[in-house]
Amino acid sequence: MKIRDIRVNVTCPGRNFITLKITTDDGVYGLGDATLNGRELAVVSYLQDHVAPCLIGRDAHQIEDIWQYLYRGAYWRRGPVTMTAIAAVDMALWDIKAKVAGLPLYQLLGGRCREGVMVYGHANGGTVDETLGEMEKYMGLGYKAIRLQTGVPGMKSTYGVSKDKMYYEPADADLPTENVWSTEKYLDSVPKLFEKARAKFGFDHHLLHDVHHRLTPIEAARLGKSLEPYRLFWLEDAVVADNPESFRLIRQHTTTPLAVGEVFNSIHDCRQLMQEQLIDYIRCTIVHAGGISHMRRIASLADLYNIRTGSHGATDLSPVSMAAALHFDLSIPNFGIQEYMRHTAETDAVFPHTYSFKDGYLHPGEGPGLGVDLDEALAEKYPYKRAYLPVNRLQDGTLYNW
Ligand code: EZ4
Ligand code: CO
Repeated sequence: MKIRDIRVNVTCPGRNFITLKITTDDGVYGLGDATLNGRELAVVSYLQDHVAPCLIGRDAHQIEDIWQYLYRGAYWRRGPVTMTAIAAVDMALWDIKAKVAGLPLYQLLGGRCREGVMVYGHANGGTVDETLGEMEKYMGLGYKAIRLQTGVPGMKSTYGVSKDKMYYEPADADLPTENVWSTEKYLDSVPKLFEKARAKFGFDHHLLHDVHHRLTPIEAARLGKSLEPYRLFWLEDAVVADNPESFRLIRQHTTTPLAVGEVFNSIHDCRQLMQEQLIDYIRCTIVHAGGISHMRRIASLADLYNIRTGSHGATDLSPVSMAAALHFDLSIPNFGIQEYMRHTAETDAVFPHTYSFKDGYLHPGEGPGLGVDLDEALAEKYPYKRAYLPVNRLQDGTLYNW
C-alpha cells in the first residue's frame, strides 16, 4: 500500500490549524495534526518542502521505519518544528492502518485499559468569585476535574483568564500582545482561590492549576507548600524545565504533585525528570512530541517511575490531535488525565469527529481509524491569519516568560 499523495491543509476557523493528509494508492487517507501555535508556517514548509518528496511511493504500513527515516534521516534531531512534522506523518499513518484494519485506533494500540478518558475543564474568571461561579458550571456539566485560574488583583491580565467565557484563545493578535507580570502579586492570590474553592465545594473534585513557567524553583516550592491543604491534583509548569534540576529543589519542599512537559518534544526532555522521580505527571502531547509512536515510548518510560500521563489539550491542538490523544489515553496503563479545552462550533464543523463527552469522560467512538475527518471545502473558507501568543514583561520592562 504505497503513499500516493501528501497534502498540507491550512485553515483558520477562528484559529489556525495545519492538517496533513496522506493518501495511499488504494485511495485510503489518514489525517495528522501539524499545528505549532504561532509558528505554523514553519511546519507547513518542513512538510511540503522537505518531508513530502521523501514519502511518495513508500509503504504506508511501515510506520516505525518511516518514523526512523524522518528522525535519523534529517541528521538534525529533535526540536518543535521537526517533531511536530514527524508527529503529523505518524498520526496520519496510524489513521490509515486502523482504517485498513477496520478498527478504532485504540484497538491497534493494545485495546482499551479503561472505560473512558477522564478530562479536565477550565474554570476561570477575573475574580475568585467569578472563577468559582465558572467552577460550579463545570461541576454541573459532570466534570470530575477542573483547572482553576483567576485574575491577579492589581494586574491587567494574566495567563488562563479568558475574555470569552466559553473558549480560551491566547494567540489573540497579529503581533504579540504585551502583558505585565508580578510574581509577588500572583503568589498572594493563588492560595486564596483554592482555599475558597475547597471551603465552598469540598474535596470531591480534582483541582488543578497552571503556573505557566512563571516562578523560580524556590518560589514554586513556596507555592506548592502553601497549596498543600487544598490537595491539588497537580501544579503545572511551576518552573521552566530547561534545567530539570530545578525540580529537585521544588520536590525537597512540597508534596503537591507536579506536572510538566507541554513544550517538550522528545523523550530526552523527560528522561532526567523521570529517572530522578522529580515529577508526577508528564504533559507531552502527540502533536508536538513525535506522534503516537514516540508518545508510547515516553509513556512506557514514565510507567517505570510511577509517573502518569496528562497530555496537553488546549485549543491549538486540533480535533485530529484530540482524537489521537483519546485512542492513546485509552490504551496505556499509566494514563492519568487528559486536558480538554472545547473548540468552537466553527472548528468542530471543519473537523467532523466521533469523540464525545459524557459525565467528565471523553470517548473516541468506535469507527475505524482516528474518527476525525476534514471538510476541505469548508476549510477553504477560512484563510490563514497570522496570530501570536502574548509576551510577558516584568513591571520594569524586563522580558519574562509568558
Ligand atoms: O498556553 O496551548 O495548559 N495549557 C496551556 C496552553 C498553552 C497554549 C500555547 O499554545 O498552557 O493554554
Ligand atoms: Co499549560
